[in-house]
Amino acid sequence: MCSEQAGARGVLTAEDYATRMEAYASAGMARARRIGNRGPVRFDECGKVHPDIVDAYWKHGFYVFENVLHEVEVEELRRDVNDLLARAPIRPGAIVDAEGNPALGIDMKRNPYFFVKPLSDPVGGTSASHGRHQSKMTEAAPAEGAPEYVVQIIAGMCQLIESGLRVYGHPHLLAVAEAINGPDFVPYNDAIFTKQPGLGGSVAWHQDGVTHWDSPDWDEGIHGVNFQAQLNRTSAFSCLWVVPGTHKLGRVDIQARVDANGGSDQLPDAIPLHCEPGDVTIVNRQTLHSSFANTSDDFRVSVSWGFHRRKAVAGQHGHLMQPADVVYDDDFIDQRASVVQVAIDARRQVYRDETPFVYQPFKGAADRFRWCPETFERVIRDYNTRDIAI
Ligand SMILES: O=C(O)CCC(=O)C(=O)O
Repeated sequence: MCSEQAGARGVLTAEDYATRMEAYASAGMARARRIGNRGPVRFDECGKVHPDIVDAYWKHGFYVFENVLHEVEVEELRRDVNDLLARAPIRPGAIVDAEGNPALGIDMKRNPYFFVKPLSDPVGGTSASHGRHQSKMTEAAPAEGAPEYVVQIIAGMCQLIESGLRVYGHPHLLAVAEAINGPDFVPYNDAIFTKQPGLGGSVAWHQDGVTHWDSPDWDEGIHGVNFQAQLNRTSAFSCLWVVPGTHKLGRVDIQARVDANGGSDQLPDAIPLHCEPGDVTIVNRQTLHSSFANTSDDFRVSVSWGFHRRKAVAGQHGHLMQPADVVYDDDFIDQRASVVQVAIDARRQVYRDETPFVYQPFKGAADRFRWCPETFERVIRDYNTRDIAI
């Protein structure tokens, strides 16, 4: 779209948007360098995640693990995600892909695909997800000839791609989940975020939890932690941004922050979690976070999943993913958690030189959860109807 057309519609061109990001991106990179909070996963002499890393996570509400996934695994994930994108429905509501074949996963009980208009913010300032995206992000007009919609999220990776199931069982990442949420940690959901160059939409500033803000048991870890494995290099123009330390504050008045910032979504104190392929970020779900419209050349693919403390979800209602009368009782939680055990075995069958993670809730029960066609039907098929979202 030319600048006159964009201007007439009251939105920025992609070029203007990118220019507007430049100073903010470089200031954010400087802040990120000062904080650091990144490096490889390290363990102590007992084989536990190094306490310095755990402390750093609790201090800032995030950590960037460098070089977690080897090139071969990143390449498999990339190939599988590209295949998923090629076989996604051609538009929201469609059931066929660009070749006219049934879209992959369209038979799942929960439609895996979430679309956005290029460079838009579909949820900021709406009541979606309990209104947690309080303020609308700046939008931009994509280049001439851009598609009307692009895929932003693909859910259900443990069913759709085996590489997705295998990364879910990664021993170092499960050790991190255990270090943060305790040995009886349980899964949340998963979502592959894709942000194509010049097209990817934004995700407005938000905190993820909805359940415990006013709970007498509230603390800085009660809404869990999210992981994102990066398949491609990301920059400040394409990656996830966080405001360090906000996981400690309780519910943040995001609109007040935007207003105090002259109405701009470029919040001060935020930092970009830029990454190399194979890096994995972890972000406390209470940390204020967002991502901007992707006007860069980066093709960001973030394979995302998360974990909770069991006691934070036990007995809670399905506020986000299921009808409100669904209760997360022991059966519900165990069934969803068994996906982790199957993932551990799926990984063991391929990465023979790794020591598999011992998931305490299933210790002694591993044989009932070997990765095979029977567990695909019993555990994996439509597992994400049992995502545990609080
Ligand atoms: O990765 C992104 O761009 C957004 C992720 C996010 O908002 C989330 O995981 O809650």
